[in-house]
Amino acid sequence: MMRRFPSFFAGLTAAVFFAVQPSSVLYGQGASAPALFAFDRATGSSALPNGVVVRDGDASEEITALRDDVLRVRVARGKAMPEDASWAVLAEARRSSVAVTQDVTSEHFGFRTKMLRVEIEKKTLRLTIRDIAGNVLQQDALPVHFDGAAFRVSKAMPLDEHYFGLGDKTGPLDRRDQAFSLWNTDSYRFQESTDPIYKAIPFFMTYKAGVALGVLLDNTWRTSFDFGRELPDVYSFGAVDGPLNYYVMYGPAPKQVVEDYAWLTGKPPMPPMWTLGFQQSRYTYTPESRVLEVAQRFRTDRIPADAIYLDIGFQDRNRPFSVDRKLFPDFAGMVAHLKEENFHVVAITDLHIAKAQGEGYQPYDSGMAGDHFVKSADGSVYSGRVWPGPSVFPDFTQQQTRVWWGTLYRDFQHIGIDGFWNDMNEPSVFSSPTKTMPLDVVHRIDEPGFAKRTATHAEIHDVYGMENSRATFDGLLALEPDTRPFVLTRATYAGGQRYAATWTGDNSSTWNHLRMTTPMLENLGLSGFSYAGADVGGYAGTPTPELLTKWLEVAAFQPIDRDHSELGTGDQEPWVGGAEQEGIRRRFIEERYRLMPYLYTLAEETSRTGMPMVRPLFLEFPDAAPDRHPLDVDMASSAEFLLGRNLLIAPSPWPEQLDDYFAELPSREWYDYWTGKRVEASSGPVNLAQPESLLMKRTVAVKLHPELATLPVFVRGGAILPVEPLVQSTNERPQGPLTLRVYRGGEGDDCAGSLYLDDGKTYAFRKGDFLRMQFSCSTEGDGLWLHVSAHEGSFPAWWSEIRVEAYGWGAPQGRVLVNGREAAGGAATALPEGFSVTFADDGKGEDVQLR
Ligand code: NBV
Repeated sequence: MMRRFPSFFAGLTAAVFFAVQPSSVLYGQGASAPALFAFDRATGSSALPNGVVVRDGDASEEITALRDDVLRVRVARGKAMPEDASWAVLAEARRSSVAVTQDVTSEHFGFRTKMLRVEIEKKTLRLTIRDIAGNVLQQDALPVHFDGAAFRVSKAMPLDEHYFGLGDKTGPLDRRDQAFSLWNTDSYRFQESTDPIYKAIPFFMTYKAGVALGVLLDNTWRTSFDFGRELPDVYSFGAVDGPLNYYVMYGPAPKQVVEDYAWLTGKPPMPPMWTLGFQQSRYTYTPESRVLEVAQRFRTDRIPADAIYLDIGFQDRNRPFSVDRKLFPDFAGMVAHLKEENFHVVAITDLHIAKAQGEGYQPYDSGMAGDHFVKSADGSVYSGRVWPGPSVFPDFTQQQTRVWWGTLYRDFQHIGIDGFWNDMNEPSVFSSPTKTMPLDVVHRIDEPGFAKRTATHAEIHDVYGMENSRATFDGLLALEPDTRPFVLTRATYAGGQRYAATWTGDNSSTWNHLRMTTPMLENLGLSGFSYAGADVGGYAGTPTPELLTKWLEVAAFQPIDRDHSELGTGDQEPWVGGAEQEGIRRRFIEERYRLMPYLYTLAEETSRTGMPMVRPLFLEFPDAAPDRHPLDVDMASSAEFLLGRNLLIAPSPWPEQLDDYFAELPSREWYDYWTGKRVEASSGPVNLAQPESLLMKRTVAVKLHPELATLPVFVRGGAILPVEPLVQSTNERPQGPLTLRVYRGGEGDDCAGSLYLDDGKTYAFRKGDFLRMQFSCSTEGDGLWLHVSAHEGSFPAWWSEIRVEAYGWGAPQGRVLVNGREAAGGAATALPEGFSVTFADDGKGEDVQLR
């Protein structure tokens, strides 16, 4: 039975209340319950040591504090809370709890932690979360309501609040005024308006005037998120079935929310270093000789590269874990040869197993013998048509099935294939009008932490891809416990970052797709997935030489740099289109390799804190605008992104246009990455299309002229960037000094940097076999003091000398002192925009004084 809206909701239309469509029978369990129910009348409450429970008849809402800054909210219609199990949230996090102080008044139930105040209004059951000073951080706009098994949670949407996350959903970085469905979908040639697409990451961050809050709706059924699309002053989220269970993470700094989310759902593991190198792929390199020829061309043309991919064409009749021996007569020999050339091979291993009864196809035979495939409602093994024809699908919700899946990698791993690609795992099924399995396909959950039970595909669909990548990751680890696996997955769910890197699926070779890539990667990064990339050059269609060049430039500064294209399209390797284009592309790929110490240090930061490598500006500079709105939502900065804290990449927001454009930078010292020259803000009319940038006295506008051969990149003043001599692959040992580029900051800016290094392959770093260094600098008078820390950890440095390049200090006048003694070379050498000096680094630390 439905109830009237309480008075505080009266101003809002009832439309949202009825927005959830009645559930279909397949969405099941709750469908027999009375259709509509609003949780809005208090009939009781109890205090918990770590929170509170309020009741409305049989229904209850439980709010608990996992930490002083992380809350969990659960609402159940029936007497008991649903099973407390999760594919996403770590058991340790779910079990955490802090003591709270009850806070009950005549108006509200509630409690306080050291950082938050939680109030549930007695009259209406409206939930309000405040900071300790009383500022509202989040407030229900409508009662939590149910329609059969479906539910919806509605929150007030302030005018100046912005929304980020939800993985790689297309469209602008800010989710405001958009609505999304989360249902993993094979979306070949997706466009800006396509939704849903490949992944379901039900996490978003709200951001208002510098204050950030995270929300994770941990529900694996089809979910939906509406940020003011339906009602201008309400954002809402809900699911067609399953638990109403969400977590609220308080910043206030956006970086804190990222760390909270990593605490809840886990961090990406340390990747093998080669995965940060350049990767070449295509659908599909055959025969064997072509694979070798492509790899060889990188070496002959001296374009650094680390990986080459084998797409489905290397397999026998598209059967996963098989090899087409006609096309690849010496498969193992080819892999070995590529290894000698410092190429890592990544092979695709789709999850659909050919239904090849009695043909000696081991994945099918052993899977059937172990009862590892999902079943139709009638109990027979479900079969659907994909690449190999009729196929069956492993039930990755069973631990023993994941273990079995892992064993299928033995032979490939044995011959030296280093990475594996899990495609089509939404799962994509060609023979079905829904493009996936029927919703009533049966999974048999058999999993530590879960009750052993069956579940329909409607419940499992959105975690299927993640569990596929988990099976691969864990399987590889079981086969070779001391080698870091590399798994690339297309579909995933919250927490999937623990197992795999990802890419944005089948994009297109258009300028607009290049433009769309950056917000997709930024939002993926905020949603836990630091290791992500888009198919460089575009998947569908053949890029013009200019588009490929520009895309290779931008991608050189993004975490996964993989050139990939579709069957039947023109060649897309970096040399395609002539020597001039190749020359530009080589320069950018080379630059990526020079930056490897910086990239790898960032990767280590990700694995420690969850902080993404590619970052929107607001993550590092939440205070950049006077009203503390995120700079990224301004037109002028909409194409910009940060690589770590120190590099700001500023491609044109309209990459196909020839017109000049303005980059908007947070107000502080910036340097041109390529020349080391200090950036002067442009004078004169700024961006007429964006009058607000004129008002932003706290940002710097730089006028830029787009050119094919260049990409504007800026370095934060106060940064110390580690750079290495050029190599052709990460396997090569760099020859020469480690370079530290030191950029003078403004008054009050810190000046610091760090370096992390290890063998790039194994887990020896866990036993102390790594190398960590910290750098800091200060300005004394006009001179520079640089402090280089001692090497921490047992991993040996490849350098014996450090070369400092200093920018922003003018020409050095006098001597260079290292640890108080005159440096071997004596004086510094002038550079066009700075100066350099080289000294020995014995690992014990150096104090360098330049005057
Ligand atoms: O395996 C072939 C392709 C692959 O190249 C692509 O990257 C995936 O997203 N795969 C999709 C299946 C073909 C879909 C048309």
